Amino acid sequence: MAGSEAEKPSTQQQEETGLGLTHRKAENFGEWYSEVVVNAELIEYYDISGCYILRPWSISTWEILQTFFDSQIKKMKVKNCYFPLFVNRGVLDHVEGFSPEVAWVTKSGKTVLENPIAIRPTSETVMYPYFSKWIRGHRDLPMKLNQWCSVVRWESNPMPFIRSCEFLWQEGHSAFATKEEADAEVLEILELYRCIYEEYLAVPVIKGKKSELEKFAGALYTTSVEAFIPNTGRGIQGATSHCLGQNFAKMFEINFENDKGEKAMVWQNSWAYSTRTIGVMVMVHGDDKGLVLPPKVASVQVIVIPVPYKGADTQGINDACSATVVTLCEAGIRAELDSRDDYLPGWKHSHWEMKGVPLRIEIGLKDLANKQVRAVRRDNGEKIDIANEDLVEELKKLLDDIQQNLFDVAKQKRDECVQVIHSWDEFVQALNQRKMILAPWCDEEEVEEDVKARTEGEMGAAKTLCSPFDQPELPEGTICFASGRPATKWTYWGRSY
Ligand code: 86X
Repeated sequence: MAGSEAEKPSTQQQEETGLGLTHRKAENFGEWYSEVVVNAELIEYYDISGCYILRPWSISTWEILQTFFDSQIKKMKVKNCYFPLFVNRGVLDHVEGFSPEVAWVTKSGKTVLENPIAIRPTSETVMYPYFSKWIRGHRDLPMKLNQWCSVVRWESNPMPFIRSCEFLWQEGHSAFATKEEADAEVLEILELYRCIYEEYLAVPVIKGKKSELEKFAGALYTTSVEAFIPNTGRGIQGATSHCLGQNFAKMFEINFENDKGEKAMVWQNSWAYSTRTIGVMVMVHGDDKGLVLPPKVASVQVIVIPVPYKGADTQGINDACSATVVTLCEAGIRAELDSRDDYLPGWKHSHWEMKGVPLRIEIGLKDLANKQVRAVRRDNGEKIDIANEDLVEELKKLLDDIQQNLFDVAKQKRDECVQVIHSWDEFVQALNQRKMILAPWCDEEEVEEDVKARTEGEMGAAKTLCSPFDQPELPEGTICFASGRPATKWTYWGRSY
């Protein structure tokens, strides 16, 4: 009977269909990740190492995040723009230390270019000469620009979404008359990044300030949202919002006449998030059946699958499925019908599980007779029969519940990985247990360099992730875990991506 197809054990299904994963998340995380991003149809590998094709399934999630963020920054009076992909060498010299990552165009056809041209790894040096030209007086401020584009950084150790040689991002660049305005914007943007991770991707993050060693060298200070991947015990920077102070204003002569008629320098910020967001989501929520999409970023929230029986009322079942999809779409739920008759229901179940669709609706003979549908949750496998008359209301509740449950489970797992330590011995032990370490620190650059040197190994060194804005109490007399000098703050440490 075709209807029993779904009950077969997953290993058998895997052999029969070739759909399943051959690696388990808990056993071989790296292989599991590579397999999920391809089998879920998020990416396809390309014949240039480190470059990946982003397929509709990942772009649709990117677009949902883009729509949210773009509308929010427009409320902040940020204007979108587009600057060229190419940068002159001279202009790029300002950014030292990154040179191995820069890709160059050296020829047009067979002709060697007189001046090689770089492909932007970030756009400070492309944009800021024009900030200098466009900003004259205080009435030109604030100037807030954003561009949606891709950038290229030649990575030696690439990974889909997490570290690709080309990636999509938004880069915001703003200039203000006062530091106070710049400071406020840094936090306003950081809150939007928290929202992307926590409210959309259901990934818990920590807001905080980067150490002197880990901040963007061109910045006065750098803030970030930091996520954690329990399986590998690594932190990952989710997005950054920098206050650049007047560093670039000095370099690029971005001056203005203030309201007192004096010459002054602007205060600048820059901020970015990228398609790395998608990689973090895959790593946090994915399981041994594949991708798990939070409903808010799923382009298909509900997949409707007919369950036909031989000799039964196939037409009636198909009509009920079509009608269900129409009802759901009209109610604003992103629903699709999988009416393909050349695949068995069991194959479809595995397929949409692999793709991470939050809810599957099955309609079979019994459901038709009882005026109900069967819903199956992707996050916990729970099966719920829902009466047709309650369908929209119940599904909306279910989708909200899945969104919340994914966040709660991820936060619980993340919190279990957080370890508070006070001494070097505790630090080393926690690091070996792949923890995200919260430690009292003296905030001295040399001490972080020393910690890095002392933890260097094949797994990579430990470094600071951020000093959380939300600081636990630091009792008088608390000492730094690494230097023994007085601690000035609590800081998260760990290995990271
Ligand atoms: C740092 C800083 C900053 C605008 C942001 O984080 C937000 C958006 N930019 C980016 N950074 C570099 O400056 C950089 C420069 C070169 Cl030349 C490179 F090859 C790689 C880089 N990576 C990061």
